[in-house]
Amino acid sequence: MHSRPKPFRAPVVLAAPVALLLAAGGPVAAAHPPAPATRPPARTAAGPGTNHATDDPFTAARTSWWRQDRFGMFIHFGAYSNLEGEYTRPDGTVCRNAEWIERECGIPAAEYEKQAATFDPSAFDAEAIVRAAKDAGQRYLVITAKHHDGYAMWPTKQNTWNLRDHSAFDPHRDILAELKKAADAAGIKLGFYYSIWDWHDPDFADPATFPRYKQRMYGQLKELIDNYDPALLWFDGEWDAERPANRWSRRDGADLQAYLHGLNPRLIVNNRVGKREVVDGDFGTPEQEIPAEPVDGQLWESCMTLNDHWGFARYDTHWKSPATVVRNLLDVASRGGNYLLNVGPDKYGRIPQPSVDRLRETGRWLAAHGQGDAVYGAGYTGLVAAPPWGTVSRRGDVLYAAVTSWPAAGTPLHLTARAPFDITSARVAGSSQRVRVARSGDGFDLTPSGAATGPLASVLRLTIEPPAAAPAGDGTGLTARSWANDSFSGPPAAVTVDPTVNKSYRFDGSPDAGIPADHFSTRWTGSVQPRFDEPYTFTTVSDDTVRLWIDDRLVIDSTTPHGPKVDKGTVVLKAGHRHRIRIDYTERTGEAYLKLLWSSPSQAQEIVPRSRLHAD
Ligand code: FHN
Repeated sequence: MHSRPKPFRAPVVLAAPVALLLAAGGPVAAAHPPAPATRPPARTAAGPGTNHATDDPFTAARTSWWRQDRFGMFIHFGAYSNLEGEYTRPDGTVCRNAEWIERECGIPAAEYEKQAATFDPSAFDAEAIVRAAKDAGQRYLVITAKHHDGYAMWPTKQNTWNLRDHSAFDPHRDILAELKKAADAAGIKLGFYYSIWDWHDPDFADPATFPRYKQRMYGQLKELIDNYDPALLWFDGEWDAERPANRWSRRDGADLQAYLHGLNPRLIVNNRVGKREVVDGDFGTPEQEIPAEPVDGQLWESCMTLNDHWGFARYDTHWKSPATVVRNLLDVASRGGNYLLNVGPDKYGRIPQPSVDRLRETGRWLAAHGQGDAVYGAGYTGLVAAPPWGTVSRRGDVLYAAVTSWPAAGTPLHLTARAPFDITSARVAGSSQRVRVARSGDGFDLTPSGAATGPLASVLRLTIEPPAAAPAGDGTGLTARSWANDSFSGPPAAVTVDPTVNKSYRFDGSPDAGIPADHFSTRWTGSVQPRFDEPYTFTTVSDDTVRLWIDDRLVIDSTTPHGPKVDKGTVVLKAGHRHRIRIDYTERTGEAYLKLLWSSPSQAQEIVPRSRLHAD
């Protein structure tokens, strides 16, 4: 155990011409060493003809584990944990904060570095942390690799401001490696939180040296990917901020996504890699809140603290109850989202016992009577309206009605139907009581014959006969005509069949190598063949303009040039019928996106798949 941290050295800057583009299309910065052969070759520099959208996050194999697992553990752990949420200033006043304590309590950098040098999380026990997550039913982990204070929790080579070189911790240990080993052994996915905003790096605040910071950031992210193979990167600190000024831009976010997917095409990335727009990363990140209904155009994950702090604060005993945690989890799953619930280990590396206890209660509920089926792999259903007495999620041909307000004896639970389906059987998970199902008004009355199965939530498993579906489609996509102008003028410069309308051109891409990244237009034509006789909601995610016709009726008309934007329109379609479709899309300047999604009471939100699209 080394007794003193190495003297703090200026950050490592690779001696290389700054003007070189990174092989993977990253920012203008010094040349990076080529990606090691063990990984897919880094993406070549993007440009006209590039579409960065490689799959549909709503249905891709790449995101399948994330969409199935639903429930993750957030871990905020860093040099700030060493202060346990409290700092006494020289004037004797006591200041309280957790992971923002350095900045919010005005701790001088030298003093913060000095306290970090005593940080010794010797009790960090990766197996215990993974066990706590498993006992909670949390199926993935996201740990802070680097928070805003810039302190790296792994032996980075980019600087000495890290747990290996600047602490009292055993220099032979690597807590991220320990956590990776324990998570892999337990079948739990591991992700890293990484703050773009860096209060410590001397090159962060100055526009002239910000490229050097980005170079080190790219270097650190490559270390994390190469050394620990995370399934997910959870970016943060992307917002416009001061002290220090945050220069991160949308173009930086676009470049970084291209770079990361060049290193690992399987990686899942959140929307804070950019500026939390609907086109950034793979999922949105509502924080300390749960969207009231399903989110349009992007997967989402609600992150929350278990008390009132992300980092450890020894005085914060305002813990959420297991009932609140279970209800939040059910709300999130029934709206098609994920739930990332936080723990803040103390200065020794231990998760507070009250956190462990509450999480264990949650895990017990999930494990009992198969109640977790209402969450894992379950999601939003448009077949019914959200009820006042609980939540309803769907997995295959089973609806999970999770009741948090159990009715008085003989009083029915009413379920409003939004499409014609039948309930063929109903039972209460963990109970032999009968459930009477009767058609009633605009839906069904469900009348249980006994008591709730517990204090948290009781789950009714409703097996349904879903609405009739048309057979599998044999579509190949839509005819796409693209012009090297934004007015569809003259002969098209490119004519193809696009398997889906899923375009993320960002700043540098376009429909074809012969079409510049700005001032172009595309018209898709053909027909769309739905599976169900239902009202379909078409959702476009566009930048700059979009118009959508179904059977020559204008369904979306978004012609004022805009940044990344969601538009929706609903039209009743007939199962198996080929409805005419036309989409007119224009790109003026800057970023360019056009995605076409759909959903219906029976159809979860997705990019309209190739099999349902027929070219002219
Ligand atoms: O500033 C951070 C905060 O410390 C914490 O990490 C949360 C968790 O998502 N994110 C930022 C606040 O939005």
